[in-house]
Amino acid sequence: MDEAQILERLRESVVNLDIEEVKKACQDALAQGIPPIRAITEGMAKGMDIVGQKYEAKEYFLAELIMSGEVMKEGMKILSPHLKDSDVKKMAKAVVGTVKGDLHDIGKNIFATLMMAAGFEVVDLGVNISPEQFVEAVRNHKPRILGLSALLTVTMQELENVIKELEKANLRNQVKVIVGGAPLTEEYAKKIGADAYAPDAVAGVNICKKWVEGE
Ligand code: B12
Repeated sequence: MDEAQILERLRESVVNLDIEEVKKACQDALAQGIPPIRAITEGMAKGMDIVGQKYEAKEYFLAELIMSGEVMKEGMKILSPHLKDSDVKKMAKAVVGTVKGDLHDIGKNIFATLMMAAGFEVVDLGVNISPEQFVEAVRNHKPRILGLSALLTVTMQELENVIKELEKANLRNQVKVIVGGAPLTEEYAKKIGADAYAPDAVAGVNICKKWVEGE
């Protein structure tokens, strides 16, 4: 089975909400030497896009959304360990989390995993994190980077609230803020005063690497 077929199986297994098949396809991807990052971004994540379209078209409902999240997580369990490169030295610390009111964590988890694979020390706060909790974490962990994720148009506003709260606490200039999540845009990130926006986790990690390498 060639790479294109395995990537197709990865996409299909997510769309079909098939946990057993996603596990098999992930194992096959590794056995075939497909880079795990490709299996994630070109395979499973593309399947999640299709699930989102089906949800919008009312072909899928909340139960399917939940299930697709579980399927992707099972696949990530198999692929994530292979992303890590134990030889890379720890570059810098990053705190990541999904903003208040938002429970989506798959994209944030991918970003966190890839950051670790790139050598960053990552503190993952989880989901539904308030501005106060982010500020507390920046104060305690003193990260160079703060990665914020928001997947809902109604929670985008929370990104700005986090930045405002950092300013109030006099911590804004101590940390670079990068934001990501499907509804965001470069313009929005600029408007709220973030240091960067990344359309996907790989681009995000590259920006972070440049930041610490350039210092
Ligand atoms: C799975 C899913 C869920 C699961 C989440 C499970 C989980 N553990 O995360 C569950 C069932 C919980 C869920 C719930 C809801 N969801 Co939902 N969900 C999705 C779905 C299908 C996939 C999201 C996903 O994981 N994508 C795959 C990942 C890999 O992509 P990603 O998150 O965008 O991340 C990538 C980039 O954005 C970026 N990135 C993300 N974060 C960050 C952070 C940084 C720092 C960086 C650099 C990059 C980065 O990198 C990632 C990889 O490259 C999307 C549809 C879609 N295609 O986005 C809807 C979607 C996001 N959900 C939606 C909705 C409406 C809801 C609900 C309100 C439904 C309801 N009626 O209750 C609830 C809200 C719950 C809440 N309070 O958060 C809408 C949002 C519409 C909008 N514009 O606001 C969407 C777009 C579906 C749709 N088309 O209508 N959902």
